[in-house]
This record gives sequence, structure tokens and C-alpha cells, in this order.
Amino acid sequence: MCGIIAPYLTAVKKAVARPAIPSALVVLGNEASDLDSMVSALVFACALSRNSQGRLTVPLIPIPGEDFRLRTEAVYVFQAAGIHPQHLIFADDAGDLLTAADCVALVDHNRPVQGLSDRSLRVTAILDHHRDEGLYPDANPRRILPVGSCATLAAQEAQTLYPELLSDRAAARLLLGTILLDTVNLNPDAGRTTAQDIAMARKLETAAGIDPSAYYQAIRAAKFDTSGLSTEDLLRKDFKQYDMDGLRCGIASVTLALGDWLEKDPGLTDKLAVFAGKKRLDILITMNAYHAPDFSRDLAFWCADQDLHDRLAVLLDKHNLRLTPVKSHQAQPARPNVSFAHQDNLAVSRKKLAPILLNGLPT
Ligand SMILES: [Mn+2]
Repeated sequence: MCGIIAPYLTAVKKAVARPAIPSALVVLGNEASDLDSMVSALVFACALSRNSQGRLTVPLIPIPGEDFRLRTEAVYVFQAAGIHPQHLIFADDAGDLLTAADCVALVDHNRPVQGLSDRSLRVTAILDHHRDEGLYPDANPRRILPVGSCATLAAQEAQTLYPELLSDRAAARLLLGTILLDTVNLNPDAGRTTAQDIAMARKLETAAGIDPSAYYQAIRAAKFDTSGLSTEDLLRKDFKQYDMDGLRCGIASVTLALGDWLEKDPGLTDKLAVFAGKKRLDILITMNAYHAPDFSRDLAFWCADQDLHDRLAVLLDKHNLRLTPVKSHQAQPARPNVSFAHQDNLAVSRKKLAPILLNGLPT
């Protein structure tokens, strides 16, 4: 059995390498390129390719190929699906594909990242589970629903456009793994699981040919295994940037307790400044989420100067993040523009913090 996803990717990769691409639809996940974005883009692109009438349909992962290894949960899931990362199409494989593309489909986000949005992109389809920003009302399909995983929406599209795809073992393993990770193993208490996620996961189980609970545990273990990652790797792994009225803020999601990180890397304080400098940030925030054994959060922030640091501290306090200082075991140099804190308010995720900053920081 040769499957559907693997030969599809091989053909696309070959076509993208050709010097002139006649006409292309690019399917794009969000800038963090987490597992959900990658899998949703891949499956939706493959489903759309079924009736593409000769137009090339490309799932583009907008990160350098060398950064794939940082997403340890994705490394595990793609391996379980038998898809080698060299078959995926990364930013460095794409050349000027995005400028040449006549149409773009957005998955796992519904506003193009800065830089892209300045160009006149023709967005013809959207699948997403973030807040609807009301752009591109004519996109078709335009499905923005608060499901646990965007992969659920991609699988639903596949069911309509290319039903055989859901019986493909590789596709089923990619989709099932993503849905399980995003919904904390379909746990209703996690507050992210919907009936649509559950129905789709159940549908995929047979084709995936894998025990869902063991699969979920293994993916989760891979996600929290940061042993092979340096401080810079951890900052780059799941990073989003927000430009707001002259202030540039970056937020890194990190799957490691801040106390452990400070202990693992005595130079963390200075490396935050170096990373922020490279990205030309005014603010760098790390949101650390982990299990100890209960779900916990920490938050670190570096600011370009003390004044901005103190304004940010006041804003976070006003929004009740309930921050208390982390005691470091290593002697980190104290800096007036850097703070390390436990975040006792577990409900504030990056999805929620970003609008708080956008509304509260620019003067
Ligand atoms: Mn998502």
C-alpha cells in the first residue's frame, strides 16, 4: 500500500523545485507552525488537490526546515505517520512561491502575518479555530469555529473533498495525533474539546491503527522532552510576534518550568536580551506551561528599558495574572528590566494575553 499523503508530497516537492511555477494555491498554517498548523495545512492541501484542475496545491510550512526538529511533538507524530521531514515544504524550499501564488488558503489563523498582509494576497479559503477577525468574507470555504483542533476542520473538509484520504494510515495518524494533543486526549475538563473533535477522532481511530491513549501519552511525552533543546531553541520553538503601534512584542510558549530553565541555563537572563536584540523586540515574554504534576504556568518578561518593564508589570497585575517571583537556584544577575514569575492565574494563555497587550500597552 503506497498511501495518499506520501506520494502527494513527493509530487509537490518536485514541482516546487522547478524554476517556473505556472499557477499555485498555497495553504499556509500560522507563524508558530505548531503541529496543528502543519497537519491542517498538509491535509487540507491534499484534499484540495483532488479537484485542483492542474493547479499546484502546496502546503507551505513557514519556518526554515532546520527548525522542524525543535517541535519535538511534531517530530514524533510525523515519524509515527511514516512521513519524513525532507518531504515537507518549508520556507527555504519555497523560493518566491508565496509572491507567485495566485491564491492562498489560511489554516489555524485568519489574519495573515505582518509582511504578508501588506501584499495583496488573494485569500480564497479559511479553516480556523481562533477568534474571527472578520477578514475575507468571500473566502470559500470560510469555516471559523471554536473546535479544539483545527485538524478537526481539515479532516471534515477531507471527508467531503477526498473521502479516501481519511482511510490513509499516514493522514489518519497525523490528524488523530493532533486532535488528541490539542484536546488533552479528548478530555472534557480541559475546556477545549467539542463534540466535533470527539466524532472525528473516533472516525480516525480504525484507519490510524494505533491505541489512542498510548499514542496520546507518547506525543505528550515528546512535547515535554526539551532535554535536547538549548535556550535559543526553546525561544524559537513556538514563537509569535505582535507589532503594535511602534512596539514590537514577542511571546514564546515554552514547555519547561521557569525554575528548571533558570537552573539549566545560568546565562538565561542575558540570552533573553540577545534573542530580543536579534528579533528587534521591545518586549520578550516567555509563557512557560508544564505539569508538576498539576498543570502550571510561569511567565518571564524582558523589556528594552525599565520604564517599559514597569508599565508591563502594572498591566499584567491589572489583568489579574497573579504573578509571584520565582526564586532561582542559580545566581542570575538581577536586572531592572527583567522579571521571572509564577503565574497563578492558569486561565491566561497566549491567545488571551496577546489582546491584553495590544489594548493596554501602546500609548
Ligand atoms: Mn491550532
